[in-house]
Amino acid sequence: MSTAENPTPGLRLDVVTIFPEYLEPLRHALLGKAIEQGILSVGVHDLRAWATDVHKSVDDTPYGGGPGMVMKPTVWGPALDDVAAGTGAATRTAELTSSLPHLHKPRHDDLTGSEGIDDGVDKQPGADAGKPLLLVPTPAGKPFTQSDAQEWSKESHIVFACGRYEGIDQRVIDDAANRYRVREVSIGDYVLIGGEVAVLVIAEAVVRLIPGVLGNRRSHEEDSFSDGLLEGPSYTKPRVWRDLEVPEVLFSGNHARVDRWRRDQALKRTRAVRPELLEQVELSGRDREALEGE
Ligand code: 6GU
Repeated sequence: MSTAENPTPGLRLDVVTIFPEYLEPLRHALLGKAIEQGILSVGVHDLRAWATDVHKSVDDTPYGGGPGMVMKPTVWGPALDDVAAGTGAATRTAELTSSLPHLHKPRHDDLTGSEGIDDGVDKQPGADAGKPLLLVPTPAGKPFTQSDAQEWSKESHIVFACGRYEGIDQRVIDDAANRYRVREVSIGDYVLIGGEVAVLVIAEAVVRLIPGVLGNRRSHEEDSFSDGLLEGPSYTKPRVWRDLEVPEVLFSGNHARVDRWRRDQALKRTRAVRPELLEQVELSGRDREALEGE
């Protein structure tokens, strides 16, 4: 798996934020284990390290007027340049030791331009191939899905740019396309104060799909969404609890019957909770029977 482009197997995650302590959970529990295994390395960078004035200001009033503040391109630009080059000082330097800097010298003929709305399709895949992936969490982004998580679990370097306030000067996003493949992403139809929590969400969804991270899981093929359906109910011992019995089929020892029952449960739950998902699923005759049976 090692190549010249990707000297360390696994994933390098960098996060640029004005609240580095908010990203502490990245180093704990689930993701901390991946770091110990050498599958993941994390660098958290305080944006204020790139502020140039005595007050370390990172935002300014919006052109055209209106409420709130906009994050400054003169701070974000150099920050993203340094982090792309692997020269950004991390807030916790200890975690940097396991990573190799991602050296990519931008070439004048690398320019892809990023005017207009990013449709997530690389315009020049050849020129972009070696660039790290820049994820910019914003409620104005494209919805993040399980299929994004699957794709991004194969990346070698992902950088998150966390905006606060009313967002980041759009030219930062446009210019970053010189050094990155850029995606603006949303984690749902609601508004958070900043992108930090979205980074935790996306990082967890991505890292758990890297081979070797999820210890004893056979595969991710049974995850909710992987087959387009929500997962049905699960049970464990005892067989009877507070007069409630585990469905009899689960003791039948008949794997085909158990699989069929689980599929039926998934179909029924999906129809009840997320009916719009069912429209994207190819249903067999037996699937239709199960849904009609109620
Ligand atoms: Cl990714 N960021 C922010 N700030 N708010 C959000 C979001 C992201 N996704 C939904 N709301």
